[in-house]
Amino acid sequence: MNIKNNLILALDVMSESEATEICDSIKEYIDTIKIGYPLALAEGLEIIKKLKDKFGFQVICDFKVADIDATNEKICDETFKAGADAIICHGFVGSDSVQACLDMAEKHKKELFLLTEMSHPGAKMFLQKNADAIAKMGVEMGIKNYVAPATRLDRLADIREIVGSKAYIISPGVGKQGGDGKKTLEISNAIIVGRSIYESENPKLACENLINEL
Ligand code: NUP
Repeated sequence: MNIKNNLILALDVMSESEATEICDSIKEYIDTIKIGYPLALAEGLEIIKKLKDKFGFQVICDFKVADIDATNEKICDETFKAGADAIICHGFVGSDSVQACLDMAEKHKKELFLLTEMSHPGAKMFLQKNADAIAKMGVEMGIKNYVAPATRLDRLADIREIVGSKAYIISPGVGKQGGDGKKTLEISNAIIVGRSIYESENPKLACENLINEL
């Protein structure tokens, strides 16, 4: 993907009106937004097309798809039909489940991001132990796009080593979760930032300041 300023907005607000207001204020700096369960559950999948049509954004759907293959196929199909340009899936469910997502992404000519290790502290309990293996599985499956944490740069570097320099990594955890945007971008291709933009008094200024620091 080609992402303006290497910055993705995680739009975890709970209404279309809030989403529209924030998008309107940051549209000069951002061309790619990530929509997850909060906004999709609050406003329905139609929110994807509404924001795409209004602002011309690329939309990554953060649905962390993690089911059996047959169900993953349906989830991805619906999400791409709703207009998503990319979807994020979990890897811990194994290659059959991930393959179903990859097949749907290919069918719709859209992108799949494989989530390796998550950014929050709880990821150390179970996911971290298997994150390298998840990344290796992604490489074996020919996956080009990954999600890996901005909060643990050593682990981010390990994952980069596994997936290689040509893979496209996007990293959440900058700002509210403690990650540093500039250091993250030495390893990742783009950062995902939510609360420190949309909870800011002035989201436009928050974007501008962040981009100046990168
Ligand atoms: O490992 C992950 N960590 C994470 O925070 C994988 C994610 N997809 N996210 C998402 O990134 C999270 O759900 C939220 O949408 C965003 C980070 O937001 P914030 O911490 O900048 O507010």
